[in-house]
Amino acid sequence: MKLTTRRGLLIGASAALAGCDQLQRSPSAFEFARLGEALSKNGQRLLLSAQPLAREFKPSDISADFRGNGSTSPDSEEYLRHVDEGFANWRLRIDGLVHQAVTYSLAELKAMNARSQITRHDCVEGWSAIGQWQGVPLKALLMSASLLPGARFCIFHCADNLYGQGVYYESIDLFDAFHPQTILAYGLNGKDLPVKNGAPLRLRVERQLGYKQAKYIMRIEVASALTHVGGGKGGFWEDRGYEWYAGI
Ligand SMILES: Nc1nc2c(c(=O)[nH]1)N[C@H]1C(S)=C(S)[C@@H](COP(=O)(O)O)O[C@H]1N2
Ligand SMILES: [Mo]
Repeated sequence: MKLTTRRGLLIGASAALAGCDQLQRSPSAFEFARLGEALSKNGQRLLLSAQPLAREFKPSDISADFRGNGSTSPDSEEYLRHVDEGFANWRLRIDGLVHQAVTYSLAELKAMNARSQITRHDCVEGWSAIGQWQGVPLKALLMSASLLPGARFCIFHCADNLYGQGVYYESIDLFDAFHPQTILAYGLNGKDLPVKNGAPLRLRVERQLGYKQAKYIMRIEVASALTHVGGGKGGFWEDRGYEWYAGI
């Protein structure tokens, strides 16, 4: 009797779930979108408290040399001009599904509250390096632009054309974008980010593999989907078969 009741309940529950499938999908997207609106501090804490931190290391663990991989010296006229000018006229632009597109100079980013973290970078090619990154939490920048309903992803548009095959780009969802260790780094091991490692600004999304860590960021587009950029899979390497979610 008990069993029948339980079975009945289970069937009822799964039927309800199936029926709710569509509905269930939209609230989660909606929930993320609301973050940019005035979601209470407590609400954010609740969401973020479920997010485990990537391991952080000691200064003595820092690798002697953090190698450069993939593009190490973008050769577009525009990028080379920025290098010549010490990135004084470079601007980060955040646009797309935001109330207000915003731009930041490197000096403005450096003046914001910074976060520093010593983490290990793992590349699928089989090497790792530990470095100390300094930068601005992506969350703070997204809040400054204020997200519109429908926002689900951040797409990072980079300055380099990798192997002449296409402009490098990457994307993460808002769950990772609001993670406390997700920063836009302008510093590596206490110095300005070197060109080989992505100057002037690169993403650190610490719970994912190396190819997600977009270097040479020029623009962050907030979007509801990934299909309109590049090959539509959310990143340069994703378009060539890599997983979009590259969790470690
Ligand atoms: N813009 C851009 N970002 C990029 C790449 C690239 O070629 N271009 N390579 C990715 C890969 S595969 C890795 S492992 C890391 C390498 O970062 P590093 O050069 O600081 O070692 O950057 C990632 N981000
Ligand atoms: Mo990589």
